[in-house]
Amino acid sequence: MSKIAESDLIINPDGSVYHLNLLPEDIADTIITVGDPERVAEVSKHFDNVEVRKSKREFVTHTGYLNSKRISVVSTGIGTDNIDIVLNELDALVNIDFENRIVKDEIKQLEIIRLGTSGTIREDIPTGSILASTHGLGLDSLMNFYNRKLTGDELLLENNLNCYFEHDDLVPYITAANGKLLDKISAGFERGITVTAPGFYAPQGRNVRAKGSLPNLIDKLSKYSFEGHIITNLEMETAGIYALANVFGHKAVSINAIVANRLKFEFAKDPDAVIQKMITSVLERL
Ligand code: R1P
Ligand code: URA
Repeated sequence: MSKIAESDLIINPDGSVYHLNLLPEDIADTIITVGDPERVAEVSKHFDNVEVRKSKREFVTHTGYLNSKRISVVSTGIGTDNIDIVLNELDALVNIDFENRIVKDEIKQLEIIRLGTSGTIREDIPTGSILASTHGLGLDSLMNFYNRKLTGDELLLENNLNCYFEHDDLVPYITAANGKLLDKISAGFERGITVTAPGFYAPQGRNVRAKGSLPNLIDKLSKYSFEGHIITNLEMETAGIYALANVFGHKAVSINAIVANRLKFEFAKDPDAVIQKMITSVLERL
């Protein structure tokens, strides 16, 4: 088995992984990811105890117990460039022998649950809703750099989407949630395909002063329909999490508090209340 180079997997002098600043024993097999570092404590305040609190840059981690289940909450910051770091380093923490720099014989499968915020593009999904992503639709370029294996269903959907967006010069990738985790966590939540954009403004169809090159993006996304699949919302991490979880063989699901309705030009009056509702609803189901 070939050794992983010191420059490929950087381990800090204390034995922790480069960006997350975590030791292998610091993380649980169930990982909640949040974008906002301040949301980590909003999740862990519900734990019976917190045994690990570590941070570096935007990556804050709390690990503790909730009803005898060990759970870690890790903030990712914004965007799929950060997801590349978080998913690779979480996988390394469980599946690489840091001492010998080799892949372990027994590969562990993590359960990854994103608790994020998002804007909907559906008339009938009000702000204040909680939404589970059946798929991530990536408009970013992260997955140009990884070998992926798609299921037949993913391939069909991805080909259809690539045709749909051909004239806009977009080549989206599609990637599915773990079906069992989706069913376990998402009863009663809205469901749909979540667009993961490489930005918040023009890449999500927003116009402030700089005008976007795709003025009809929201309209086009909201009109998409294929074999019962519709696009419901936009944010900036889900597709990267699903795609890399599938590459590594981890299970992932993304749940989002809907804080904006882009078709109605509305923003939630109390976004924190929606986020709290999402956190408590999901923790009850773990
Ligand atoms: C943009 O405001 C950020 O909010 C959403 C987007 O995905 C992006 O990260 O998620 P989080 O609230 O989890 O950060
Ligand atoms: N996060 C996003 O990325 N987009 C929204 O509209 C709301 C939250």
